[in-house]
Amino acid sequence: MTKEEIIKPENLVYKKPTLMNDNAMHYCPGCSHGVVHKLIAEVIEEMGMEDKTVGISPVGCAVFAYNYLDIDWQEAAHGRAPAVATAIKRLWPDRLVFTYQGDGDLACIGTAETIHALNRGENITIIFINNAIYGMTGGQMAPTTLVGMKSSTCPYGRDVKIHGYPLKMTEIAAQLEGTAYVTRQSVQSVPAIRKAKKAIRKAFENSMNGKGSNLVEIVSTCSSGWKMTPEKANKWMEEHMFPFYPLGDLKDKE
Ligand SMILES: Cc1ncc(C[n+]2csc(CCOP(=O)(O)OP(=O)(O)O)c2C)c(N)n1
Ligand code: SF4
Repeated sequence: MTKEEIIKPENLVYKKPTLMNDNAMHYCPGCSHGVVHKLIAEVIEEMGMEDKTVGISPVGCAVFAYNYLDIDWQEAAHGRAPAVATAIKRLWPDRLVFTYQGDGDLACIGTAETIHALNRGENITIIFINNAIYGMTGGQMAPTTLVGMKSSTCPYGRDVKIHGYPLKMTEIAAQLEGTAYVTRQSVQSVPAIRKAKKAIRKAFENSMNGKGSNLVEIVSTCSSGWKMTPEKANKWMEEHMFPFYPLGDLKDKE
C-alpha cells in the first residue's frame, strides 16, 4: 500500500479523540491515567455529550485531568469529589457527571463521601483508579496496598498486624442499594482496554438514564511508585493485583 492510500480516511484505524487537546501529559511513562483519560474522551464523543459533561478532578496525580480533556471540570478538595458531583448532578440533571479519583483520594481521604454518594443512588459515575499506592506524594501505603507489598511508608511490606487489611471498595459498593452498575476493569492490554471502554460507556449511560450510581474501578499500575519499568509493572499487576482484585462486573441492575 502506498502512503497516499494509507492516509485515506477509509483506511484510518485510529485517531486521537477530538476532546483530547495537545497539552503534553505530566504522567509518568506507562501510567494508566493517560489511557483511561483517552477512553473517557472517546465515550463522551461517541455519546455526543461533549457540551453536557462535567468531570470532577481529584487530588493525586489526576489533579490536572482538566488540562487534557476539553470538557467542563470542577476541581474538588481531597476526597470530596462525590459530594461535589452530587451537587452538580442535582442542579443540572441533564449533565453527564463523573468523578475521577485515585485510591488515596477515594478509598482513604474520601471513604465516607464515596460510600454515602453511592448509597444515595446519585446518578453519577465514579471512575476509581486503583494503583494500590499514593502515586503523587511519593508512593505511600494506601488502603488498597496489598499485604506484603512495599511502599515508602511500609518499606518491609504491608503487615496486617500493623496496617490492617487492604480495603475492597468496589465490593463494598456492590452491596449498597443505590448502586446500579459496579465493575472492576484494567487497561494493560488491548482486550482489557476495549472492555474498560464498554464499562465506562455503560456506567455513563446509566448515569443519564437515572438508574442510580455507578462505580468503575480500573486496577492500575504506578510504575514510579512501584519502582518498576512500565512493562514489569503490568506483569506484576497481573500476577499480584488481579488475584486480590479480580476483574469483571460485580453488580449490574440492568
Ligand atoms: C488532607 C490531605 N491529605 C493528603 C494530602 C496529600 N495528597 C495530595 S495528593 C495525594 C495522593 C493521592 O493519591 P491517589 O489518590 O492514590 O492518586 P494517585 O496519585 O496514585 O493517582 C495526597 C496524599 C493533602 N495534600 N491533604
Ligand atoms: S506517580 Fe504513579 S500514578 Fe502518578 S503519574 Fe507516575 S505512574 Fe502515574
